[in-house]
Formats: sequence, C-alpha cells, structure tokens
Amino acid sequence: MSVRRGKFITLEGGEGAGKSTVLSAVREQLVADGADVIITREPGGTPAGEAIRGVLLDPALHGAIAPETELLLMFAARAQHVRETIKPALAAGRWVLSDRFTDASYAYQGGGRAQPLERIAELERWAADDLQPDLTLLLDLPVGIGLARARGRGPADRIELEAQDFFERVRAAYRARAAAQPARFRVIDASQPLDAVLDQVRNAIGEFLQTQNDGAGS
Ligand code: Z5A
Repeated sequence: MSVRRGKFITLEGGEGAGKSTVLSAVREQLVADGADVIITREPGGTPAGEAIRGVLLDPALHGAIAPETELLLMFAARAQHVRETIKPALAAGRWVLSDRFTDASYAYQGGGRAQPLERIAELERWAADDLQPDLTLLLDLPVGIGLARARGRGPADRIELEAQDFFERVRAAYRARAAAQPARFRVIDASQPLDAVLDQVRNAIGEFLQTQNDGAGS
C-alpha cells in the first residue's frame, strides 16, 4: 500500500514575530488531528545546515559577508535540508513544520539585501528542488514592535544588527508575497497579545485541516 505524502507547513515573519512561541501550539493541533509531525528550522535542520547557520548568524561577521555569499549560504543549507530532512519525511507520510523556508530568502535577501528575484527563483528551482510549502503562516507585525520584543530577549545575531529600514523592506517583501499567493499564505496579525495570535493561528490550521480532510473523503 502506498504511503500518503505528508504536508509541508512553514512559519514566516520578521524579528520577534513570535514564530518560536506559536510553533508548539501548531504542532499540538496537528498531532491532535492524527498527524505525525517533525519540527525543523532554517537556516539549519541538518548537521551541515546548523553549521552554516552558525556562520550566517555570527555577530562577529557583521559587515564581513557579501549579500551574494549570504544568499548562497542560505540556499546551501536549504539544499541539504530539502534532501536530507524534508523530502524523506514527507515521502514517509510525516508532516513537516518548518520555522522559515524559501519565502525568507525572498524577504531578507530579495527585499532586505536587494538581491535580484530571478536569481532567487533560479536557486529555488535547482537548489531547493522547487519544493513549495502546502501552507505558510505569515506572522506580520510592525517592525518597531517586533524589534522591541526581539531585543528584550538577548544579544543580537548578525542579521538582527541591521537597521530598521532593512526590516521594513523585509516586511514589505513578505506582505507582497502573501498578497500574490493568497491560496498558500495565511496572514496572522502578530501584534496582538499572544492569546489572540494563537486563536488566529488555530483557526488557520483548523481551516487547512478541514480542506485536507474534505479532500481525503472525496
Ligand atoms: N534568514 C534569512 O535571512 N534568509 C533565509 O532564507 C532564512 C533566514 C531561512 C534566523 O532566523 C535569521 O535568518 C533571521 C532571518 C534569517 N533573521 N534574523 N535575525 P530565526 O527565525 O531563527 O531567528 P529570528 O527571526 O531572529 O527569530 P526570532 O527573533 O526568534 O523570532 P520569533 O521566533 O518569531 O519570536 P519569538 O522568539 O517567539 O518571540 C520573541 C519574543 O517576543 C519572546 O520574548 C516572546 O515571548 C515574545 N512574544 C512572542 N509573541 C508575543 C506576543 N504576541 N505578544 C507579546 N510578546 C510576544
């Protein structure tokens, strides 16, 4: 009997959006619905990817990594992640919940660092094997609120050291992608108190599960 492919769900957002906080709530909801779930993240998700993450986020390298290098390192980690972690899990029928994926490259390297979108799209095709999430939750909030939350949390990493206008471009790029692909994205107002954010997230996941369960029955 063939195994039904699992689903691939990603969480995206700017600094301090609350992705880590909502991740476990999403996992609980999926498990309660009977899914076998793995949680992973980008950059990272494999031993090689985590090593690359260490380079990418090292604050000592602030100003010492060219935008092209940054983009290629993000996709180097992603190429490994897709092949070693995500695709095998989906093929085994597991659901994959990832804290960030390729949308982050369009937002941070495309929007933030002005890397050409056609280069990112080309990398997406071959390095990421054109893998697309089935559902993406975009936790959206004003940059000032997110930065205040993130800075209350500890020392900044290399990317968190960027100026506010960088994060404004990141947010604009995320919102533009969500507007262009409404069937895949659900935009969550992450400026709300945590309980209200979790309510929105649970509704979005509930609707997605409903469409999956309806599809399975037809
Ligand atoms: N990056 C990239 O440039 N290109 C790429 O392709 C990829 C990534 C994949 C690492 O990502 C960095 O890599 C990231 C993008 C870049 N940029 N930076 N820096 P990451 O996701 O691992 O790191 P992050 O974006 O810095 O995540 P984060 O700051 O940890 O954000 P978060 O997970 O969304 O937030 P949180 O830790 O859940 O919450 C932050 C704080 O706010 C915490 O104290 C919470 O208790 C609090 N919080 C959360 N929600 C609320 C609400 N609703 N109200 C009040 N307080 C709240």
